[in-house]
Amino acid sequence: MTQRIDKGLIAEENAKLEADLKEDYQALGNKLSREGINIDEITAKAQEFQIAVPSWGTGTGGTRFARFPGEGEPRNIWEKLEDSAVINDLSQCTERVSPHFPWDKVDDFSELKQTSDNLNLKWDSINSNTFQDQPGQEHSFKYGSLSNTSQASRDLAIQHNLDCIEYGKALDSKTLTVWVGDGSNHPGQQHFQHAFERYLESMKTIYAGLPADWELHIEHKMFEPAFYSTIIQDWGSNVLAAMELGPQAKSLVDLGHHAPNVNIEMIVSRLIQFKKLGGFHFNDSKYGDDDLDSGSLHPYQQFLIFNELVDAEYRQQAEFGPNYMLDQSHNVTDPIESLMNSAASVQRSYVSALIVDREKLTGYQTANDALMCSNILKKAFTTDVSPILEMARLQKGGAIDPIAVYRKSGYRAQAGVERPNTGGNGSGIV
Ligand code: LRH
Ligand code: MN
Repeated sequence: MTQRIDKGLIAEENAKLEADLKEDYQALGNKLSREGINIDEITAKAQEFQIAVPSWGTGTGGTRFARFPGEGEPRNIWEKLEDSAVINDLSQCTERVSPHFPWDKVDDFSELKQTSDNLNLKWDSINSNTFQDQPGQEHSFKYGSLSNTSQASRDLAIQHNLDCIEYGKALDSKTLTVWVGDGSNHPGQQHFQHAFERYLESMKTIYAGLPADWELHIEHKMFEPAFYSTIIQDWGSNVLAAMELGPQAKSLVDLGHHAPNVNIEMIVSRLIQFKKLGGFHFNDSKYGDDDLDSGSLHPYQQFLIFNELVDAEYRQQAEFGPNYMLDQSHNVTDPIESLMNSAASVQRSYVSALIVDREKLTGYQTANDALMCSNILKKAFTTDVSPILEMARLQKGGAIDPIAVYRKSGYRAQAGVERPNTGGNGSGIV
């Protein structure tokens, strides 16, 4: 059992930064109060913000070419939970972990639930996996899972998703996320409508297995592993499926699953308007589904997405309560550092969107004063809200500077001792 980050070390390191933080917080507070904004109210909202960590993101990721394992990698869900607890101890906004099955499968789910309780962690959305065949699997997913022409493969995929719901019940989760790689590589290989009909038929059986208080999140993706067509290729196919299935089915937006330059914030606005926004997989990308650290390339886009989300809160949009989660692959950084950085980046986008002067914006929109509309958003985006994020962490018992405390703790080196590298470079995202 790798040691949690010592609370004494967090306090010691915070003490070195607290005076400067208080000065900066005061200065920002003065600036915001001139605009009629109470900084403490914003900090309180920042403290409520939560974003889930993907269990598979705590290990070093790779590509189809290679994966270069890092020091002290978590080898199973127990060690992934330990690392997730460290991330939450320092960032104080990642108390939920999203598992992936069968990667995180255990024999005793009550023991897993007990362990997460001891680590003050909760379980977020359950991710099923019908994009890989398991050893000895009778009916392959090579030509698809929920949309496969083979009823036997479809039944296997359906049963796996129903099993995932059972695992989720044992962990007190309330959501099943279904992403499938089903699609084709050659024009003509698949009958688009028949394939979609088979997918919907399968999903209806899974939907019928949902407890009344659960949601089913459908994740679209432009391509990969299929390179000509994908069964749920874009938000259009996604929302059509969610509407066809029923009120508990909603659409999940993984930022990296869109072509470059797609206006994702407008897709978010549409899904909000039609009460079909289930949640997000935050990450960043330049070309394909790169799964890079959130906000590392397009922080303004991430802010604009939160501008839509905060606007919905501001308008008290009915049936609005999307789930936030990271979905990243850390090939060259320490996954714990990247996940803490990314959680703070998404929290920053939320806080920046909270200080947008929405009344003024509405006025300029009505007056078609395009320049001032853009300036209102830019002003919020360019205001450095770091003191609010740091104060929110400090007041919740986290670290003002999570990376500095983590590095000082020597946690990774200790994990390296306790979790000898099993070698096996291999390839693949996890
Ligand atoms: C697909 C995806 C999906 C997960 C997988 C690990 O690209 O984004 O959300 O199941 O990554
Ligand atoms: Mn995803």
